[in-house]
Amino acid sequence: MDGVPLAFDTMCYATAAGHTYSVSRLEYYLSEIVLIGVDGTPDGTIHGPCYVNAGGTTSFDLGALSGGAYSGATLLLGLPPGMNVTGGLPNTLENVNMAWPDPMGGGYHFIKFEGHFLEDASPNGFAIHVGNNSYLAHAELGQAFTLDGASGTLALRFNLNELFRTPHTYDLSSGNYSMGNMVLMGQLRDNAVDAFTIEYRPL
Ligand SMILES: [Cu+2]
Repeated sequence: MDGVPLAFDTMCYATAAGHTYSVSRLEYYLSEIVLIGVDGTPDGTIHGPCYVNAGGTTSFDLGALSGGAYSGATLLLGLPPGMNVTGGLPNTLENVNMAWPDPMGGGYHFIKFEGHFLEDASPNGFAIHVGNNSYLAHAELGQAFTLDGASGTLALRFNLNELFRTPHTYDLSSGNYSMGNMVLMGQLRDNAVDAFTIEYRPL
């Protein structure tokens, strides 16, 4: 949250449109994490998918990555089309709970981000749910980093406030329920492009 670790259920965050909000749930998939070499060429892909629950699962073993200098990374917030079909992921509880209804196209939710926001001083619920291949966000992470070939942590930070700004100023008053709304899901897809940063932390 603009550099501060997320705390659940505290009405202390602000959207670019001026709403104060809290977070009660954050689940999403990351996939196709591509590390970009210094000459700009893709230099290794972590296919995933990585299921993230901000209230629980936030770490993954990425296996061995090539040491060297990188200029950044790209990733998908969600699932590539080949996986985003009903039954396309293993039948774990997490995946089943992320299912996107067949009548709405099937596959999986890319993200569930829920909480409350203040509207005229009274709290209202919001549920930001995004799915469908058309609304898959291709995030660009422009931070250079160097892998030293030893063990360490590749930290991917998701700034939730970015979902509410640039290029679209997302208005929770009209956008408190995004699921199936093409305009809202399109805004969230576009806003997510710059929502992630990457950093390498040696052990
Ligand atoms: Cu939903």
